[in-house]
Amino acid sequence: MKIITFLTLLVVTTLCHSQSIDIRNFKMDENINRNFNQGSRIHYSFEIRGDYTYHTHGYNRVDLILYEDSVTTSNEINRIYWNREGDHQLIFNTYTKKEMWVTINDNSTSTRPGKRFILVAKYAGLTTQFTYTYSNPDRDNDGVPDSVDSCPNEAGSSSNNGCPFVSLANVEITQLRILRNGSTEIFNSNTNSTPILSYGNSYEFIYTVENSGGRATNLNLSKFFSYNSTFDPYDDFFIEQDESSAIAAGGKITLRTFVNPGYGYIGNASVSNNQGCYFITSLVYENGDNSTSEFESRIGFIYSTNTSSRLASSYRLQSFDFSGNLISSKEVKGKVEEKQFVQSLPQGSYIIKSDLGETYKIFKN
Ligand SMILES: [Ca+2]
Ligand SMILES: [Ca+2]
Repeated sequence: MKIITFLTLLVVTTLCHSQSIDIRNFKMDENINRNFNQGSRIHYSFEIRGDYTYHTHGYNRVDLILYEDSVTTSNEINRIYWNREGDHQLIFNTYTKKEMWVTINDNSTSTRPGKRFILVAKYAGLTTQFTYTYSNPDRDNDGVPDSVDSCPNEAGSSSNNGCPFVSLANVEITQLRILRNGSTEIFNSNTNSTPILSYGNSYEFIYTVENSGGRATNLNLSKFFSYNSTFDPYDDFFIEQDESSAIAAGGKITLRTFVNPGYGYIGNASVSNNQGCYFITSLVYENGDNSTSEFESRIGFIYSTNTSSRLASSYRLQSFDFSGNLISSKEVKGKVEEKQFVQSLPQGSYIIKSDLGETYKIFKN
């Protein structure tokens, strides 16, 4: 009984061998970086095992077809029918190395780094294929193979042929001006005063953004209101966001935003009279090598519910008589100086105009 079982296994095992194409270690036996023209020989090898005899299986050949790059008709290099010379007793009890060659059909090829060759083997209605790829090292480990890396010893970006970007973007806000009601400048980062932003006025923030480095992309300028000078995008109050797709190397752009303080609030943040607060501007941009950088600026300001507190900056007053003749003119800062200006006028009736848009009449006895 044991002997019968053993024999059955043996038969099955033998049949299995006959039904597979047992090849391994397919390899192109040509040096790297060789060029081949039509008619030249190209060598390859593999190891084979199994029973491929005609009188056992009824098939009289093993087809070996060599392709480059991929298995399509136009990529076929050549094929052989093994063994046409009459060796129809193809029995390999162990893996046996076979060295073969074919002539290049009608297309030239090469064994450059990364080049693929595919051997398709067919026998007894079965088809299987084996791939050999010439090594293509990546010495600097940047994901760009040496064969296409313009800087093979220096890590870089694939979008720059494996070379590092020599000039990263360097973007910053070089100036910020704040205009009140479209005309009066109440803040300029060149002079760094503390502006007062008061209820009932409109403030225009004008950012000059300069790039002293290489090309930057995807600029994103976000404005936050904060009760303290420490930027925290989760706790601070978002005001507005500007986006700009790119800024050229050495270029500059201007971005504007408007802030209209309400009575006791700015944006969605509650704020009380005379409270010191901050505007924090966060500028995020891409360097051009897909790395992201950030620039921050912050300015302190005072919020006021008193619309007249906007007079903290200087403005021009003019006095006219009731016929419209200009009597006097003076640059003043605040209500105290304005009162002094009015008191200095001689007896009479006047129309007072400020360049903030205020107009009123006074009578001096
Ligand atoms: Ca590389
Ligand atoms: Ca590189």
